Amino acid sequence: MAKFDYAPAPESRAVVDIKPSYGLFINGEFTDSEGGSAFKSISPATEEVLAEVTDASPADVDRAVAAARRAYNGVWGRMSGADRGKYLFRIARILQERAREFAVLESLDNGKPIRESRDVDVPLAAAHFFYHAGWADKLDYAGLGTAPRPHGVVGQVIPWNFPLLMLSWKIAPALATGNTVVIKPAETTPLTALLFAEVLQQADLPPGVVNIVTGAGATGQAIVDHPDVDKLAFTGSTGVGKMIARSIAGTRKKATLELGGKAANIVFDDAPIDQAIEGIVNGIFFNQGHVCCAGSRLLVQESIAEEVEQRLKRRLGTLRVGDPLDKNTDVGAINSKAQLNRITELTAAGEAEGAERWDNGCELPAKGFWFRPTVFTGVSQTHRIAQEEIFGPVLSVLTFRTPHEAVAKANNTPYGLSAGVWTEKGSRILWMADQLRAGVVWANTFNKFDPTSPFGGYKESGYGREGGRHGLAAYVTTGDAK
Ligand code: TAP
Repeated sequence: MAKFDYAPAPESRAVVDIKPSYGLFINGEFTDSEGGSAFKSISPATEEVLAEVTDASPADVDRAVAAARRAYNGVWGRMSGADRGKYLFRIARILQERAREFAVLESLDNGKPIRESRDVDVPLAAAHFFYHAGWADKLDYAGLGTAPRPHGVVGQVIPWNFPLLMLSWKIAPALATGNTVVIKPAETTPLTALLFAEVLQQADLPPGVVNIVTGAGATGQAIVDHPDVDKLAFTGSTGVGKMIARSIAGTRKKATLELGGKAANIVFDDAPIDQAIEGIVNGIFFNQGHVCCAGSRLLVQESIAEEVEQRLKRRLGTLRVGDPLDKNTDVGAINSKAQLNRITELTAAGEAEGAERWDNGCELPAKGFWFRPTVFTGVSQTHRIAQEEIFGPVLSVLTFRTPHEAVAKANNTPYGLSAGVWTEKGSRILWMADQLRAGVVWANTFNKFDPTSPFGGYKESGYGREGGRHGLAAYVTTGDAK
């Protein structure tokens, strides 16, 4: 199909000042590592080195936890909710003021299209701080139990798919409830967290309230294992989540785990097809499919399956894959070589197991990590591409005949994070929402996020909720509990 030619419309990267190297943000200032090493953060779109970043040692994590403890005992744990709220408001406002810087840096470091970092990640990150600023002085009235109190020092480990947004999901509720924080961004996307450290300085947040330690899995493990961490909040893979659960078993540490997903996006024959096609595209090709709640399994009613597949392929032919900083780009770079290898391996398995592979045939840049938007039809439930999280721009299409069959297939997964239902019948939406074992069920839409709305999983998608009142509950202990 003929495509319109768009002139390049690149966002300027001059708006952001990337330093050649970064230390660790501990006790309100950047410091050198004690015994740690360094690694490079690269742009996945060009493989260009963006900056050198510190790989924090256990001694560094120990310093960060000690700083968080001092800040908790000395200032933050005693501060009134109204005063804490003022800091959160300030952070939210500064994030808004520096939104372009954050959007450009996120797209450079992560590979996601600037349209998404500019219109989704950064505004939602600010919204989380605004929302939680409002709760800080109202916790006694939030229905969390008698006299809610903070846990103390919270250790947080986040993934690379929404670096700034996941940081905000973690830090905003922790601070609103009076906890102090030691957070580790993902190894491949540390730069917006380090820029966020500047925001904390600008907001005059007391030293030690938030500490940012960069590094790989071992640094995350050092946070998990640290004896003076009271609570852990982790977002990442189910495999690492299980390891964390095992590490803290038998300790006093509380934990929330936000893990993987394999969501069903279910399209009935009475659905508004044009909107459903957009919802399917948004569901799996948003953020290159690096989304835990991505609609990676399309369940389409048999009577309309052929039509939906045809229209979907036509639509995918118009997606622009390429430069993340170009405002016309729909699908950016795959975040890392390792992730590209995993997607390549799983899609090869899909073909080997007999599913029919199709991609949009677009040209890919010569350098960097890229994967064409891909659809598998003729997928059966036992195929690996129907069971395992691919975490890339790959859709597996299955069919069903009846609502009961749709529910059975949708729930036939170890995960349970999200689902989508497309139908014109309100009663069917309610029935489906009741039957689906998923933390979030979207109706006639997909991938909509809001800080007021709790997000989290069933089964191997983890436990605990983030966002809304439910998210606050994970960061407090009540007078009833000891
Ligand atoms: P992971 O490999 O699990 O990494 C997540 C974070 O944990 C990273 O910061 C990672 O460090 C760190 N980590 C690795 N090993 C660790 C250990 N032994 N102890 C403590 N921390 C450790 O996942 P990922 O590949 O970054 O992210 C993709 C996965 O996250 C997908 O499965 C996706 O579904 C899930 N995810 C879930 C959600 C929600 S809300 N449920 C949201 C986003 C992503 P390194 O960066 O150095 O590896």
